[in-house]
Amino acid sequence: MPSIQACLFDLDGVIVDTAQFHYIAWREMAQDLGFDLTREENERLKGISRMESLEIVLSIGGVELSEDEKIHRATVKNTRYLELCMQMTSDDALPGVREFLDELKQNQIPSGLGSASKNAKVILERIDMLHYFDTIVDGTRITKGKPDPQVFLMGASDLKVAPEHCAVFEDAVAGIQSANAAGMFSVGIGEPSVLTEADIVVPGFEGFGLAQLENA
Ligand code: B16
Ligand code: MG
Repeated sequence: MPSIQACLFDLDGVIVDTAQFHYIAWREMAQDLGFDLTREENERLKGISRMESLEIVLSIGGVELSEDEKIHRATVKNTRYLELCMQMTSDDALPGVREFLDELKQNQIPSGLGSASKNAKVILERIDMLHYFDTIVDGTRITKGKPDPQVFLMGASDLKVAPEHCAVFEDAVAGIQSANAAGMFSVGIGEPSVLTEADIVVPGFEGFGLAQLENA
């Protein structure tokens, strides 16, 4: 593996677990439209943009809506999602991630966020972690969602580091594909049986540090 000069992080599922709030909010919308959304079905929404997620949920229920109604439903879902996110505190960062970001800072390795979410900055502020990131590439900046490499290539460009010297930390299959397409070293956070395309997979950041990354 080439030496790592920058690290890029997905948000949901890597820094903080907001998938549970996305699930509650999408499920409430589904139930309001007369069908249910299972946890397994919710897995398909990870790393996917809000409007693409809406299309998937509607297709699960076999529901068709006008464009205006779709925008309305997505807005209501997002308001509910943010209301749920406001319950979070700085204790809600996933275990070990703050320590790893501290280690990167101590070693002058810049960090960037690469998220599909349009709420990324609000959520990072909420858990008091915005200051860790030298650049934020989020759903307000990208025009192509994961698995397109755009989100991570923009991050690398902002940090002025060549893609082959970047490591990406991702929990979603689409995100790992995005990192691989960008020519970066992909670290899956989760299950090896799910993240089969990742260069390495770890269960989380507890006990993980630069030494493990360099020796991978
Ligand atoms: P928003 P990530 C993604 O975040 C979530 O995994 C995905 O479920 C969500 O639909 C997407 O953000 C858009 O989020 O509605 O807040 O703009 O994993 O790319 O950090
Ligand atoms: Mg994610």
